[in-house]
Amino acid sequence: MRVLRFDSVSREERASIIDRTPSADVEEDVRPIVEKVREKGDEALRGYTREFDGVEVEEIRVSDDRIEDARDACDDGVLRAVDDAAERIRGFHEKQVRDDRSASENGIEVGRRFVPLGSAGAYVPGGGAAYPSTALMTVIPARVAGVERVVACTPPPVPDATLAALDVAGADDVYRVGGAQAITAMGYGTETVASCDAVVGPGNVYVTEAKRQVRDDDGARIEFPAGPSEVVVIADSTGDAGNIAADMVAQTEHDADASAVLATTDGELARDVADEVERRVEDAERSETMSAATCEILVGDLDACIGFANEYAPEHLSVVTRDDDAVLRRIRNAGSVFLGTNTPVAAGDYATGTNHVLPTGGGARLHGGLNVDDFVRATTYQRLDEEGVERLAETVTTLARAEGLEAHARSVEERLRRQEPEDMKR
Ligand code: HSO
Ligand code: ZN
Repeated sequence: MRVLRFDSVSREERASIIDRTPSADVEEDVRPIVEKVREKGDEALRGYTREFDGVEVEEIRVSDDRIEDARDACDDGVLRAVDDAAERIRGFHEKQVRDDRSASENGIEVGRRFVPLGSAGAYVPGGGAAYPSTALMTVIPARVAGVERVVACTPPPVPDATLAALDVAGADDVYRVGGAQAITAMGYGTETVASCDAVVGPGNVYVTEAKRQVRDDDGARIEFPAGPSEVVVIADSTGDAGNIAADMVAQTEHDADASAVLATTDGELARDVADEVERRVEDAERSETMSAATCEILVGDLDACIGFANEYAPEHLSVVTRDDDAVLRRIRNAGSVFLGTNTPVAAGDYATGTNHVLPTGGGARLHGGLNVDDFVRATTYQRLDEEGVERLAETVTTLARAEGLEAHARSVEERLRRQEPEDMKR
């Protein structure tokens, strides 16, 4: 692993560390999948599942009996952990629910009502790991928001723990289909899969690209691209090399396209972390994935570290410094921040209650993590009484005429005229 210095790294090198565009031309790979699923529905889903997952599926929908069996087959400890995590996630997201608001003054009443989407589809990845945690992170916020129908797609063979978690989270239907084909199915619907107003959830570069294509075509709302995982760590000499390496290695366990970058003020810590990461990757069960992932270390002063993190806009940012709060105040672009040496990124992945579906690839410049607002729309309303319409008349008619829209102006004057006492008309 390289240990570079901020003040001697070339512009190209810095840009290449920050750039997380996938190397493969996924757009061209995904387009035919989206088209075929739209055209052929379930038949295409079965074909792609055979091709990509090596699984022959008869029933795309997972039966209620299978879900019950999965719960029974789960270890008690796993069920308890799912329940505990679910409770924290529900608690944190319930605090996000917004109250309808209204204000009334001088005969002008205005308000904002929050209306849940009618349906939402959650994507729960597979890819050599089971993601019951993602089942909770996607379905619970939709349920808390009040979405009427919440479904989930996940590639087969579907692990028992994922089904148990989907059940705890309250999914109405679960479909055994993954990848770009699953996103398309939820975006547009097939014979079996109901089309959804929103499609959310993390995935590999293909899933992420499919979400983009479905959104761009107005198939469904998506939260944001949530692709291969990333972590940036900002650390000064108070950082613990073992803890930092552990978080970096954990992130690269997800995906060969994952990234972990340490930005530190301390050259000695940089070398210790490099050694620790190498040692841990060698011994790790998912060593091959980890070795393929990006891992970099940059050394400079605290301003350089913070500047880098803001430019990178990481999905996860770990801050281990003398004054974490002071650093936090200077962070503008990060999906979720983990403060202090005792806060592993994995705690947020599973159980603090914050959402682990976070923007990747620089998306943190524009978005925060998945939350209840992703499943609601705000509808505004207004009502004027006689006083109100009189108050607004001058402003509205003037602006309307300035825009050359005479009928707009008259629609207001119409009401004024009707309010005039009988003897003043004519
Ligand atoms: N780090 C992943 C979430 C996750 N980790 C699920 C473990 N399970 C993306 O934020
Ligand atoms: Zn993780």
